[in-house]
This record gives sequence, structure tokens and C-alpha cells, in this order.
Amino acid sequence: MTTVNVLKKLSMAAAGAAVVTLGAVGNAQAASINRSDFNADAVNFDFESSAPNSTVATDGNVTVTNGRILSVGSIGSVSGNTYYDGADASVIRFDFLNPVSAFGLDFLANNADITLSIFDNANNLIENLTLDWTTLPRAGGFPNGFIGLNAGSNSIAYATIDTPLNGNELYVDNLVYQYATATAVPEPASLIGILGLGAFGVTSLRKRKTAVKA
Ligand SMILES: [Ca+2]
Ligand SMILES: [Ca+2]
Ligand SMILES: [Ca+2]
Repeated sequence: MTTVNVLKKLSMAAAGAAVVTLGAVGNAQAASINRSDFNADAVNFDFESSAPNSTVATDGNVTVTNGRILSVGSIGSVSGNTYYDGADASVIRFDFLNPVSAFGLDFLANNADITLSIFDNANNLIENLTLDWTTLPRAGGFPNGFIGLNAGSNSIAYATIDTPLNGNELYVDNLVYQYATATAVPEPASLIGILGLGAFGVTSLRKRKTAVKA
């Protein structure tokens, strides 16, 4: 085989690997989720128990950082204590002590597109969702609403919400998150176990037949 052909084969193999990787991400089936689609036992956190001006807000599982608690009264979907991103470029981040399967929240944004991103505990981006601010309802002159993502499994270790602006971008409130319940679909590891048992069964059968013949 010529060097050129080997290189072609290698690049095709690399392309194949890339396709497989994309397929794996697609299998996560992360999708947008509305507040009404969360389970009845989903956890809600509205910041009302957080001290004003705290830079860290937590309910014991989700911890919010890179902004501060600010009381705004009531503007559209946010009310009372909210978490404000602040005048710096640091991005509001939500860390889950126990990774969750779906996460959403209300926001009041400056005039810029809003992006929610979810990550696993190895810092891989699972999915992101961007809302076009010009299509959103207004409150106090600013776009507001709900944004949420469902990963389908308890893989969301942390999330961020951001806009292309560099500060004074967002107020967030009324976080909601939930865990996926056990599913009947076998994990890949279990499937390998089942296939392995199948192969073992065939082998045992052959051995038995051989024993009968002998
Ligand atoms: Ca609130
Ligand atoms: Ca910030
Ligand atoms: Ca930003």
C-alpha cells in the first residue's frame, strides 16, 4: 500500500471516529423542556432564603456563583430575591452536588440572546440552547421567560447561563431541577453482560453435545 493510500485510510478512520463521537452526543437526546413538563416532585429554588448581596446562593444541592443576590420586587417572571450576574464578565454558574437530569430557570435579560449550557462531570458540554431575545415577551422593557434543558439521564453536573454581553446581562430566579427515574432500558454494560451470557450458553451447549457424542 502506498503512503498516500495509508494516509487516506487513516483520515477516513479519523472521520469515522468523529462521526461515532457525534452519534454518542446525539444519543444523549438532550432537548429543551418547559416548566410545565417537569415532574411534580422536581426541586424548586427561588432565592427567598438567600441573604441579599450574597455572591454564593445554595439550597444544599445546587450552588449558584459568579453574581449576587439582589431584590428586584417583581418584573415579569422574576420576583423578590433574584440572582444578578453583576457588572463583570464572569458567567453565572450552577453546580449540582448530585448531578440532575433536567434543569431550567426564569430569567430577565438585557437585550441579547440567552444561552443555557449543561455539562457533565468531565466538563463535556452535553447540550446548549439559545433563545433569540427579539422573539421573547417583555417585562419592564426587557426580554424575559423560561429556559430549560433535559439531558434524559442524571448527567448534568453543572450549567451556565450567559449572553454575548460582558456584564449586567441577566437576573435569574425560580430554578427547577429533577432526577431521572430508573429506566427499563439496559445500560451498554448490561447488554455486554447479556451478550456474553448468550455466547457462554452456546459454548456450554456445544460442550454438552460433544459430551453426548462421546
Ligand atoms: Ca425569587
Ligand atoms: Ca458575573
Ligand atoms: Ca456574557
